[in-house]
Amino acid sequence: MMELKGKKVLVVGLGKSGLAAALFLRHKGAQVTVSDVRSAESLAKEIPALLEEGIMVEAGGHGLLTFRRQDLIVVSPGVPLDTPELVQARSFGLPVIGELELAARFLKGKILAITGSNGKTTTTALLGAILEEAGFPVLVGGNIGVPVISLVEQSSDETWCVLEVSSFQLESTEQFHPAVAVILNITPDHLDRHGSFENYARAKERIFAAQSGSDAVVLNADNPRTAQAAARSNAQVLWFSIEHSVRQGAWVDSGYLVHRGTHDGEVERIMPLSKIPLKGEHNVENVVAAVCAARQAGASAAAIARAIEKFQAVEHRLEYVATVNGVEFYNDSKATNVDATAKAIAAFSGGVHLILGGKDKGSDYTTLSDLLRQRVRAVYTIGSAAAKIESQLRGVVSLHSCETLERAVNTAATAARAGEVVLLAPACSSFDQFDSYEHRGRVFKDLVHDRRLTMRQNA
Ligand code: UMA
Repeated sequence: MMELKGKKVLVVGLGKSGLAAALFLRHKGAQVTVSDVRSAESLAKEIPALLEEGIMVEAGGHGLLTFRRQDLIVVSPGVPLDTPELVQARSFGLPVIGELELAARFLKGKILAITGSNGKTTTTALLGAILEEAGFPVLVGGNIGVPVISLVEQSSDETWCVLEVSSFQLESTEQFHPAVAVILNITPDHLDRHGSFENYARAKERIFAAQSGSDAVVLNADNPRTAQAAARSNAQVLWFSIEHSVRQGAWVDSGYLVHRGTHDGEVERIMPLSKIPLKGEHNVENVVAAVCAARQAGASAAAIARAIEKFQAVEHRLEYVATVNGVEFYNDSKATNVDATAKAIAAFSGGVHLILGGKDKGSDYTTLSDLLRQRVRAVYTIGSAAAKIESQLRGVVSLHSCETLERAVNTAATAARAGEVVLLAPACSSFDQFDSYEHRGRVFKDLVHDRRLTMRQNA
């Protein structure tokens, strides 16, 4: 633990993480300043509460001087580490850590951390539910939407902290030390922030950087970049696969989820695949990974099976919304990269009307071409990435320029026939037109429900 009393600490970014970190630091007796690029008007909700706590606020930009007069700088996940003010602060020798690292220094209990390009939130929520079913005291947080720093006060030596961790959060970790770490998959994402796929993959691998031989890392045997990570880990390596058996870990065998705890141990059957209540092969991967991690954490096979059977899809992850005129609507607003979109399309056998677009992250949409030809009837583009998507996919699939989500839903719903699917799986982040992917998903669901209501009224 670090001493914070009387220390001058700057928190960069005043979103969920910055707010929670600032309050935590203040309660530990630090002199806290928060700096955000947003204007004072747009922070009108947050500023009074902070001032009341004795926290200073710099709004409308980051001042170089503010960054120099500190003992410690705590950075929100969404703030790039190469922000000039942070680069300068580091060059003066000031310690710069992320919100996750700050939390790691105070969190009690054991950490089960999950990262990956896709499936993190579903697997985190499922692991939280399994460990709870097994009777363990559990806290769930991280990139799933609850800053880890806000869990510190509730944690005790008995707690299992189940944490979704992103590459943004992992990039600046030093002492973050999960007893069980999971890497679900590593496929291209956030290339605009990390600069290259390899930098992004290395940021994800930081999940096991502080682990030792008494810890475990759970890796995807079917994902080449993830499997490579085994060579750099000091922990015990466990595997999961949906394609073949593994020496130690979990896999799928003759329609069953199975697990083997040690190389020469018995293979135990956990449950039949048919009892998994989630759609899509990618969700089978998430469940197999969760089985492996939960067994390692000490949950019984029976508790695991019970929790999986009861588990419902997490909001905005291939979430069924409604059926209107025989057309099914699915909200996968969290599909913010091309690989997630591919997995969402693959969950349907065909007849998909796909809404694509938003803020581009340097992605290559041509990698979707085969799936689009096979399963997608038309693509409806929205947001600032539309022109790039259309130029890359012209000739591959029927394209409709819709600009807004509202127009996309209406156009797709009119074109779709009974038995077909309208899928929001945009392959982009939401920030050009929405506050967050959650906001985008809620707007989509509202549009679908409005449509259902209008249809009913007209019937
Ligand atoms: N800001 C600055 N300077 C900058 C950049 C941003 O001041 O240079 C300010 C913004 O004006 C804003 C604040 O920083 O006021 C936003 O901070 P943030 O982006 O770190 O957002 P939080 O609300 O703290 O949410 C973060 C995660 N966001 C990101 O990583 C972008 C949330 O993940 C996470 O749920 C939350 O912490 C709690 O841990 C969201 C996400 O999109 C879901 N994650 C990415 C993903 O899943 O792909 C990684």
